[in-house]
Amino acid sequence: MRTTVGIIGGGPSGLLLARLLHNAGIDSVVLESRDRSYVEQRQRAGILEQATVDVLRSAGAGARLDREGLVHDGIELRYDGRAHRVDFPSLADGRRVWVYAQTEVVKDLIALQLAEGGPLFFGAEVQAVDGADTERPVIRYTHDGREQTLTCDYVVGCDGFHGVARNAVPEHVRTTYERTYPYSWLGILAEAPPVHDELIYAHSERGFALASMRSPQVSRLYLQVPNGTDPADWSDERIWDELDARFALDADPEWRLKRGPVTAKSVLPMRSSVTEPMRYGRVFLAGDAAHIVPPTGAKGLNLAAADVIVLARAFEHLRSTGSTEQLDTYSDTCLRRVWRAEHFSYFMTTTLHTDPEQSGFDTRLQLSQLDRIATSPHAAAELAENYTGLPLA
Ligand code: RFL
Ligand code: PHB
Repeated sequence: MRTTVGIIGGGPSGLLLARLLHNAGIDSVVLESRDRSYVEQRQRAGILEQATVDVLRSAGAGARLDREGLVHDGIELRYDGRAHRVDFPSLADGRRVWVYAQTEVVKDLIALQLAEGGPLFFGAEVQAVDGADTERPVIRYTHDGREQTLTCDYVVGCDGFHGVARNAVPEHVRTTYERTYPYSWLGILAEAPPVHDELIYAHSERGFALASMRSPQVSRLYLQVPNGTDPADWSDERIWDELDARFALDADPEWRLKRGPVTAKSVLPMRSSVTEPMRYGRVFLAGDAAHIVPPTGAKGLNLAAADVIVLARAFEHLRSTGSTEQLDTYSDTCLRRVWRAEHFSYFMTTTLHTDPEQSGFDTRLQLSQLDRIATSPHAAAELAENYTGLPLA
């Protein structure tokens, strides 16, 4: 088999790239190792930036998002027993964010791809990419128990943090910058109405907590827990009690979350990682295959979308002008945005979580920073601009 653009991975970045290329009349093949229902059910991101929503709409994937997505104009920061709202549109040039789960984005893109797009194979596990620095790179994969090859003009690795495409960049060319954190998140889904109409990010001496949502009936909640925590050690009641303790408000001692049946529970480690460059020869890396952020800034999915927007434009430019100029600057263009999002995610994470080794001094610095955001429009605007997404390059 052969194609113009071979895409490894059918997560949000691979599926969105395939859709953008299809709309531009460029053919592609998507190879995804998992089955369709696994990819559609994987619980992950919840927040879409304005630019991500705009591209989904213009790509023809915005209909259900416009019906079911929840528009949010701000977030609440809770610290030291107090609540402070950060208003996005007034601080960030009218931009806002949408609550629309990654599971739903993926379902919408898969349905479109199968109905109108090029081939999308599930259960197709890629082993390696050969000849990254040649004119015809070849993807080797297994499908239906048989070893197969896909010959491409270009290959894009959209295969996430544990993917294989990164290995196509030789070790002497590749540098990975990494940071781990001394805590994880325990995440739950609950059949309980969200307690508030916007997300609440809480700093507390007991650790970070986040109240998010999936719909007016379903809450998504997170608690900072030690690395290596077994979710089985956290009964539903213990989770709700701990959440209530971390969100406690001095001015409203009766404030409680609305409780309901917990339908999913899992522990997620946190990591920051960037691999440079995001391109070698005719192989490009996009999304989590090239970079990971801790989820506190809600940036991962949006960065993945930003990468493939830049890449799809570069392929269109090549097709209409014959120039590889935009493909040649892809890595530098994306890395500028990636490092900004890395910094913001690191900032949100380290400002809101309690490091098990942190001193009283460190806690005072965090509270002082949160107070600065609450009292200075400049500090609040810095948060709002980054959270809602900096304009695309
Ligand atoms: P994905 O989603 O990991 O998809 C990669 C796909 O590649 C497939 N694959 C292979 N296929 C073929 N052959 C191989 N050898 C393969 N190896 C892997 C995999 O099966 C998979 O389908 O990467 P992609 O597309 O780059 O998308 C990135 C996003 O998934 C990720 O950044 C976000 O989920 C991060 N994230 C969040 N991002 C946000 O923007 N806003 C949020 O609110 C947000 N919350 C989150 C998050 C991530 C979380 N977790 C679990 C890490 C909350 C959480 C809890
Ligand atoms: C989510 O709803 O899953 C979510 C929201 C905001 C974050 C991370 C995750 O920062």
